[in-house]
Amino acid sequence: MGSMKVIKGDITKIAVDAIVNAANSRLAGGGGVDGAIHRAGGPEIMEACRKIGSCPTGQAVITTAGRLPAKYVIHAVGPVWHGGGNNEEQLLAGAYRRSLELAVENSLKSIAFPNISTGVYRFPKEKAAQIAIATTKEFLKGRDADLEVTFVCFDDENYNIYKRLLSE
Ligand code: AR6
Repeated sequence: MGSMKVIKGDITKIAVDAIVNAANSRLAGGGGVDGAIHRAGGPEIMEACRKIGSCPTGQAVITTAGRLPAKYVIHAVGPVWHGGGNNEEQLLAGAYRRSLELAVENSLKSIAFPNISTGVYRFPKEKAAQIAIATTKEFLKGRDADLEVTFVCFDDENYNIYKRLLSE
């Protein structure tokens, strides 16, 4: 059950049950999509992150979405790309899988992902998209959870990759 689709846009504007943040393991905020989410959602999100403290790479935690249109933010920590020999692929899959698990554990019906690790963390985009889609497909397969998954691409390159991979 469940579904996957891709759109192009700004994830802070999307009214789903949970949007996923591409966070760092200190949950300290930063640039990119992380900065955009904290800016648009307001200080409540950082307050919740401070209470949680940290999150290992390949894992995720859930907080309020503050004043964003989404109900929750799931902060997922993807790996920094160091060439591929440091378990990067497994860690990226873990960040997606744990986010999906948190959605189901919290009885959520819709979740939107940015392209985790493909910005300042330099994970190759095509490989990252393959992992995101394969991990999500595997997760949704055979589950009762009727989860609607949206991949939100900010740049044309990622958007075109996802469009191609999802139509295959
Ligand atoms: N909506 C959707 N996607 C976005 C948005 C947005 N508003 N803004 C950027 N992106 P990045 P990372 C895309 O660098 O590589 C932060 O400082 C962007 O085009 O945000 O996982 C954190 O604090 C790219 O495709 O995240 C961490 O320290 C994707 O989001 C570190 O960066 C991810 O790029 C995480 O690096």
